[in-house]
Amino acid sequence: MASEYWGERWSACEQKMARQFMETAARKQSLVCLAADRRTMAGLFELLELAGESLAALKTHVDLIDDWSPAVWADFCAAARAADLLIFEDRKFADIGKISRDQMAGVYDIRSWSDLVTAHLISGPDIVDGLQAGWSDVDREGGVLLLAQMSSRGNLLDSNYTKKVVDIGKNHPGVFGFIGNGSRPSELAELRSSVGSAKMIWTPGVNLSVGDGEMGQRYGSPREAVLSGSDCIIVGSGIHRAEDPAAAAHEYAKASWGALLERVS
Ligand code: 5BU
Repeated sequence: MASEYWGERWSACEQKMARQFMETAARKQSLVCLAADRRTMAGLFELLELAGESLAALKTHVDLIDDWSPAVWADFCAAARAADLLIFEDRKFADIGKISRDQMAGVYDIRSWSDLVTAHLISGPDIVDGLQAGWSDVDREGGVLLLAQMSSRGNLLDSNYTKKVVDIGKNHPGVFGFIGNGSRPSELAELRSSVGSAKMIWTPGVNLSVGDGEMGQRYGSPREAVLSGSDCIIVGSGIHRAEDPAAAAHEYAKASWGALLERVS
């Protein structure tokens, strides 16, 4: 069933986790990853409860939660799994390989509950091996999303840097895919053409109201992002700050899924 919706992405992208994501997305008819940027555990549980059925994945920032504790976090991750969601910690690792491996442990023990993490490639390719070693240390598997672009204005990830990230990441089995900039569909289309079909591109900087956001954030439309080659729209405030987060999540699901059908048709 997922194969008919995803077209060439399904045939080219054979990684287990990518397939799992594509299947969940097809079941829920949504390409939405919720950026669950609430600062309390109660706020996070509420979001999951309200929006869960319209989501294909869940993105966290574990270090911004004021009342975080390992036990409550374990319950939260269990609830996310019960809602059939991959858990994606947007940690933006950037250190040398062996330190990144250790940073997967520590207080938050990211290796034990994350399926996906983000990393900058600024320190070189060993960071991917370090993160993969982190998951191996607890007998788990995970995937790295490399930041090839960012959505914030004035960022230093220029096209030359993007190309180098893609060249290194595209053939690495530990790389699940790339972060592309949802606020600039033309940049995203260029990224897709250099990545090819075999890796995911996930995109923050997406909102149904296009334009500038807070503190340098920029937004593009979900439909254009998907038509330009994005496989997953990462939406934060568009959902968690909406008056009705459940209705908003449903709107983003509809827009993203409709765009996938349009892209593949
Ligand atoms: P927003 O509320 O939809 O703007 O939230 C965007 C989320 O995506 C937030 O959690 C950021 O940390 C994350 N993000 C981003 O906005 N831009 C980027 O380039 C990357 C991540 Br990478």
